[in-house]
Amino acid sequence: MSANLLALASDVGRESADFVRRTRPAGRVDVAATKSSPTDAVTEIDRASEQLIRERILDLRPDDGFVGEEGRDILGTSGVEWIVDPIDGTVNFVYDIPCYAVSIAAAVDGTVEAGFVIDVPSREEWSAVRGEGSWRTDGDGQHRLTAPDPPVLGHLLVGTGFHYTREIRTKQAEAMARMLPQVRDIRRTGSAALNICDVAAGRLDVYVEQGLMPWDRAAAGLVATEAGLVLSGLDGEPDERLVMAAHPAISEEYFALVRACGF
Ligand code: LIP
Repeated sequence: MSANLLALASDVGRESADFVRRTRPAGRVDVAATKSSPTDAVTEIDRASEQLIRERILDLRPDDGFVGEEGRDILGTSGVEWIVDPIDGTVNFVYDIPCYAVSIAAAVDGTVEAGFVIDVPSREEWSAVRGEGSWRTDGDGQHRLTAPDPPVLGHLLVGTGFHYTREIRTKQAEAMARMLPQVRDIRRTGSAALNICDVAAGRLDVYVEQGLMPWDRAAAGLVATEAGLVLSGLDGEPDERLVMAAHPAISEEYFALVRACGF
């Protein structure tokens, strides 16, 4: 069943990415509205992408639930729930910074069983099925993901992001100022889904961010854990309060550093 869910997520994710790529006008995209703060943007293309995904999936699986960043939640009766970010990295999309993705996850009875993330500009794909592994797919084909051994703490390249609300951003900046001298460097590229997938591929060593919603992290989180990484919240499972990702060889030490820095 999980393989079928991934196949559907992949087909619809590719179609949505093609739609977003095709309809993006040149230059900066108009912001249609803001949400949690004046800088938390949404565009008409975000909304249209989610509508396309919702229609395609529920036409084929009408009894499923659907939770998307931009629209109303739908309670299903099948036990399968789709968790969707129609454009993760919306600010990058608005500014034409080529780092944004479509993210689609399928949960069965509350556990994510399949996940698909597609980098819209590059067409690079990230996919996972629980218990069967995760893969990166590019023009050279499909590549099984096994997160590489991490460097020592002081050589970690840390992926992160900052919240849309000023109060949380201030706290995050203070915590990052404490962490930065203790690691190699940070990268803040603006898409949580792609950043968490980057850790699975070894393009980042670790990740930390506060304020992620389920649609930001559901698919990429499975890609990461199926590549052998550890995902954690501040105390327990990853949640809106905090998401951390690291290789098991460094996770305890790194998670302690995150907590000590006051994230
Ligand atoms: C974004 C995340 C990013 C975070 C942004 C925003 P969106 O998701 O992918 O990591 O730093 O604040 O939450 O809003 O573009 O779907």
